[in-house]
Amino acid sequence: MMSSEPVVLVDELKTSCSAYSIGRLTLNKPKALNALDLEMAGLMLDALLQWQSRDDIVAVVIDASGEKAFCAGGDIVSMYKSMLEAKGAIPPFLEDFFKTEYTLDYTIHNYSKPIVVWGSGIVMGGGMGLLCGASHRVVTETSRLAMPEITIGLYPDVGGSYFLPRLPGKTGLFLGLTGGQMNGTDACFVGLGDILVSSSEKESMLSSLVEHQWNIGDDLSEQVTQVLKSVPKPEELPQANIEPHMSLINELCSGNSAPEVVNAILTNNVEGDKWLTRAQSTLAKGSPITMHLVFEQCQRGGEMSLADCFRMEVDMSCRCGEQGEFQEGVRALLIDKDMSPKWQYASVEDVPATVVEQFFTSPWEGDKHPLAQLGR
Ligand code: QUE
Repeated sequence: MMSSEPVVLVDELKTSCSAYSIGRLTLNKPKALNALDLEMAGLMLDALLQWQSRDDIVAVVIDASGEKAFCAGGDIVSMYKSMLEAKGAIPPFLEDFFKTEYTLDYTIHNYSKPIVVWGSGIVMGGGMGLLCGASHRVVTETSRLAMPEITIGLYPDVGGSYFLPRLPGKTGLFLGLTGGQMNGTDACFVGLGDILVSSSEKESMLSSLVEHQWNIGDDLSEQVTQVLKSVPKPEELPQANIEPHMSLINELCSGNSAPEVVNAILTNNVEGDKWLTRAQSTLAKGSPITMHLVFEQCQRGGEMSLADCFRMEVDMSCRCGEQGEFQEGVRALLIDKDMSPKWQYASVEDVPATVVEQFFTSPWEGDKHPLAQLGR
């Protein structure tokens, strides 16, 4: 086999006035639903840092090959292999992967030029990390956004500790616990999407950005906003799921402990409500350890800086890499595909506090932390 398709297409689109260009990154593993691997994250980070220092780059667009997914998650098969090899220690690959991925996510959050993310189709896990920090988050009528890590015994990372507790009311905690899916309407309602356009208009959006008469003296972000407003909307907007459930979500998630909130969601009568039924069932089958991690990260992350959140998440993710629950979750879902993970504890009440606390301890002292320099 001699396939050598690049995993990320790095391109520069000359704008009509030709003095300026738009950087374009296209995730290019459509058969893997563009799930982010280490090579992709490294290529994206390098290109973004180079473009940031160039005066002729007015904006960056991040999109993906294929219609089905912007990015369905991370390369958890490679993570699984590294965990098998490390036999209970922190796999060096995981440290490397999460350091690079979170640095990329952080760079997107703090970028000095506008970044447009075309978040059409599946946007989950690692894909949410790329979307959430961008200045211009475009969603479409095919968008399906979620943080589904409870299904694999991980937890909503890629900045979830920062953005989940900042969503309206208790929606972040609810979405993290249940892997609940947001469509384009929901994403704009909670503030994770900025504009909803028709999925068939990607090329026209790119043309409009290229043809815009860029004025480098004016606010570039405002110019992108104006261009995006001209992109046609879908004929039918997706039906809202979150807004009509807002007061119920806040009520169910008002408890002061993980067991309280989880049991409130699980015992709520959802008869006839498709969206809630699915959220409830995902939570019911999910990892009891993850339930505690989501509750705790939302508590802690709500009061932390973005850089501190990413530092906490490297600690948590590496602890997940040595603890076993995550390995078992990937095994059941993607390796053996038996869909029956053997979770370490039978229910959320059975997880000892000392087990939860271990995920929030750092394997590194101070400046030895892989992200010690982030934001400093
Ligand atoms: C929960 C998850 C993930 C998932 C499915 C879940 C996840 C993830 C992937 C995924 C999808 C496509 C791929 C791939 C991984 O699926 O985090 O390598 O090609 O990355 O139910 O958390």
